[in-house]
Amino acid sequence: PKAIKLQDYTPPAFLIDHVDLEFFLEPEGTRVKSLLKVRRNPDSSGPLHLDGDTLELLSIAVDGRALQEKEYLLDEFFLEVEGLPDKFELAIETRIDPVLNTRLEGLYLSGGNFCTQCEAEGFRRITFYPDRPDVMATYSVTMQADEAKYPVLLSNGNLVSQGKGEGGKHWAKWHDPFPKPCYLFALVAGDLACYADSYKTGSGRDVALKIYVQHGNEDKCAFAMDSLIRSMRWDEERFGLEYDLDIFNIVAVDDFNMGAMENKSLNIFNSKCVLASPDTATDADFERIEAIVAHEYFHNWTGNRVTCRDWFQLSLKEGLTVYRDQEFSSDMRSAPVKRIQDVRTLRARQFPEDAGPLSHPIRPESYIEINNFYTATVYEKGAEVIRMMQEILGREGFRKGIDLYFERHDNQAVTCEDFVAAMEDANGVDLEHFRLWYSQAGTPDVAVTWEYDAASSLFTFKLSQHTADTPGQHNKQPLHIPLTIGLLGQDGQDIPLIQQGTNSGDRTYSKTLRFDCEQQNFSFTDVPPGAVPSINRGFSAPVKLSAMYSDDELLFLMENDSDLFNRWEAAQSSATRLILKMIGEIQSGREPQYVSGFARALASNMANPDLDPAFVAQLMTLPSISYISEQMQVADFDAAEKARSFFKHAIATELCGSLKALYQQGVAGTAYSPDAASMGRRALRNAAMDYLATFEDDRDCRELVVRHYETADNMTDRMAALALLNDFSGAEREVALAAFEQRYQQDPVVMDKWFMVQACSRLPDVLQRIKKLTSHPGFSYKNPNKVRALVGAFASANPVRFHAEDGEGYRFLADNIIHMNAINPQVASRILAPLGGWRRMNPKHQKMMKSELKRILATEKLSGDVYEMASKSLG
Ligand code: DPP
Ligand code: ZN
Repeated sequence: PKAIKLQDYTPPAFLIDHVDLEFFLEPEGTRVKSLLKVRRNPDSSGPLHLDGDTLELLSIAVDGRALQEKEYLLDEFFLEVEGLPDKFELAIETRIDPVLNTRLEGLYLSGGNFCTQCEAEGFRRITFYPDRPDVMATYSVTMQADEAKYPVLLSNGNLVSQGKGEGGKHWAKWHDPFPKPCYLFALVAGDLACYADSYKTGSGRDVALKIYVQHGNEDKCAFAMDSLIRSMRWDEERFGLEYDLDIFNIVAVDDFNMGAMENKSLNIFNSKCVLASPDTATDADFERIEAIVAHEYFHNWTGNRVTCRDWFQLSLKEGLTVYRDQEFSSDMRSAPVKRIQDVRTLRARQFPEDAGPLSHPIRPESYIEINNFYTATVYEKGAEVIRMMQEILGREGFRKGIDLYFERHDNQAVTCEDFVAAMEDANGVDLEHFRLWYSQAGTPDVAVTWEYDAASSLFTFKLSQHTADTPGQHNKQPLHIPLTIGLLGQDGQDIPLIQQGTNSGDRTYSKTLRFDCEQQNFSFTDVPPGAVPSINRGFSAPVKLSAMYSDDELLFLMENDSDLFNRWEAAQSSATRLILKMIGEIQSGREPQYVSGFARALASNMANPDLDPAFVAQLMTLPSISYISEQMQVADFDAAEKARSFFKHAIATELCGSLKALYQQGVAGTAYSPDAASMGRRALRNAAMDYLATFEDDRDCRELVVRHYETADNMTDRMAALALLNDFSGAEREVALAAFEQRYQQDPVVMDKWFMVQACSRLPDVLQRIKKLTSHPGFSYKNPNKVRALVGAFASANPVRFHAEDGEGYRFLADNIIHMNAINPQVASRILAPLGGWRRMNPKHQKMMKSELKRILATEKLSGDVYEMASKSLG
C-alpha cells in the first residue's frame, strides 16, 4: 500500500453542485441511482476522478447519453472519464450488497436495519463519487423499501415527500439545503421506536428532536435528549451558534465502528453512547453520553458548516470539537474534575502514542489509511492546542477568532492554517511560532528549577524545554508553551505575582508565561522567603514536567494549592515517586518501604468539608500501573502492580477508620440522579470501598463488597463492586458474575461491561476465561463493541496479564487481529497498538512481541489499515 502525502494535495478537477440519489433498498442487492450536477473546477485540471470500492457498475451516462466501456476507465478503486464538457449531468447506477458489508463502512445492516457510515471514505462503497471533503454539494435523497420491515426512512435535511409504492413498498424523499461533503451523507431505514422532544432556538426556530432506537429502549433516551437540549442552548450562549434546520435526528445502532457520527441533521450513534438508565449505565457512562451527544451536535458548526479541505486537516474539526465538548462538560459539572479526567485520558492514551512508533503531529503529513488517524493525538492533543490558543488570547479574544472563522469560511472546506489565521487576524497577534504545535510531533519535556535571592526578595523560575526525536522527525524546535504558574507562601496562600520588569499594577495570583526558547528565566519580585511554586496550573500546556520539588513540597502543594488541578497533580507526582521507589525495592528483592506522609495529606483532603467529593475521589485514585510503568526505562508491570497494591493497602491500613466513616456516610439512601453532586458522592464512597477492598483476606471487607454489589440500586455501585469482586479469588466472584449475566443477558450494551470486566481481571487464568468467552452466545466478532470489550480491553487495560511470561497474551491478540482483518479491518487495526509497545519491554518480551507483529504482516490479504499499524509498530 502507498502513502498519501499532504504536500501532494491538489484541488479536485471537477466540482459537484447537487447530488440526487435514489436507493432501492434490499439487504442483498441494493440499487443506487445517482444523478450529479457537475462542473469543471476553474482552479484545476485533469479527468473526472470518481472513487469506488466494492461497487458493481450498472450504467453510466453523460447528459442522458450512455457511455460505452471504452469511454471510461474502470479500476478496482476508481472510475475515470476524460474529454468531458465544462458542465454536465452525470447519471450512474450501481449495485451494492449491504448484507455482506461486515466492515461497517458505507451502507450496511445492523440489527436488521439499514444504516450508513461514510466518514472517512465510506461513501465510495455506496456509489462512484469524488470521495474527498473539499467537494461540497446539496443532496436530495429518495429511498424505497419494504414498508413492513422498514417503516422509518431517514436521511439528511428535511423530509420533502413520501408515499406508497407497489408490492408493499413505501418511499420517502429528503432534501438537505446545506452543501456538504459526502462523508456527512447518511441514510437509515428500519423498524425503530422514536423518542421525541423539541427545542426553540434563540432566534425562535422550532426544532423537532428525535432519537430513534430499537423497540423497548425508549425508556433509555431521556438523558441523551436532555444532553442534546443543553448542548444546543450552551452553543448559543458560549459561541453564538444556533441550529440551522427544523429537524435533528439521532439514531442508535448496535454495530458501529466509532462512538458516533455527526452526519448533517442525522447523527448515527453507537447505542452505548446514547442509551442510559440508572439500572444500565454508570455515572461515567452518563458523562460520556453527555459529552458525545454534545460533541456530535457541536460538529454541526465545527465540521459540517465549515469542514476540512482534506483529511490531513482532521484536527481542524476534531481537536476544536473535542475542546468544545470539554468546555461544555466543564460548565455542566465540576471544572477541575473535568480537567483532571481529560488529563488522565491524555496521559493514558496520547502521551504513550506520541512517545511510540505511531507518533505523528496533530496535522499528520502522510498516511496509508486515514482511518488509522482518528487518534488521541488528532483529537485530544488537538483539543489541547486549541485550549492553549484560548489561554494565550483569553476567552474574549478566542471568541473573536471563532466569530471571524465563521464569517470567513461558512460553507467552505478549509485548513488548520485558516483557523489559526482567523485567530491572529481577529486579535492582531502573531501566532507564527505557536503554529509549530501543528507540525511537530512528540510531547515536550519541560524542566523547571528555581532560585530565591533573599536579599532582593527575587524568585526566579529557570525553564528549559526539549522534545525528543520521533519517527521521521529529528532535531525538534522549541515550542511556544503557555505555562501558567503561581507561588504559594508558607501559610499555603497564593502570593501576588509581580513580574520583574513589568508594570506591577495588576495583582494577580496566576500568570501565564510565554515560554518559547530552549531556556528561559522569569523573575518575580517582593516574594517572601519559603515560597513554593505551582507550575503548569490547570495543565495550561500538554507537556511532561519535571520540577525540583522535595517530597515535602509535593505534600504541601497537595494540601494547599488553590489550583485544584495542581493539587491533584501534586498527589499524582508524589504517589508516582513513592511507587517507583517501591518498585526499585521489589526489583532488588527487598521489602518495599512505606512512608506515611502521603496518607496524612490525603486524609487532610478527605476531612476538608469545602472540597467537592468528586474531586476528593480523584485525589484518592492512584496513578495507573500503565502510567507508572511509562516512567520506567524498562517496563515491569508485575513489579508496578505489586508496588501499587502494597502502597494502596498501606494507605488503607493507616486511614482505615476514616475510610470506613467515609464509606458509611455515603450510604444514606437517596434516589439515583445523574447530577454532578450525586455522582461525586457515589464516587467518593466507591473510592473508599476501593481502599477497603485491599483487606481481601478480611471477611468483613469481603462481605462489605458483596453487600455493596447485592444492595446496589444503580449500575455505578453495582459495577464498582463487581470490578473488585472480579479480582477476588473466591466463590464471590463467580456468584456475582453469574447474577449479572442472568440479569442483563438481553441487553448487549450492558453485556459489554460484563465481558470487559472479565477481560481486565488480575486473576492468573484470565486468558483461558477470555478464550472461552469468545464462544459465549452474547459475543460476536461482527460486533465491534464486543471485540473491543473483550480483546481490546485485555490488550490495553490488563497489562500484567497481556504481558504474561509465556507470550500467550501477545499470541492471542495477534490471532484476533488476523481474524478481524478479514471481517472488519478498522476494528482489527484499532486493537493493535499494544504490540507496538515492545521498545519499552525487556529483550525476551521484545522478541515475542516483534514476532507476533511479523506474523500479522505475513497474513494474506492484509488490509491497508492493519498493514500500516503493524509495519509502523515493528519499525
Ligand atoms: N464520529 C467521529 C467523531 O465525531 C468522527 N467524526 O469524532
Ligand atoms: Zn468528532
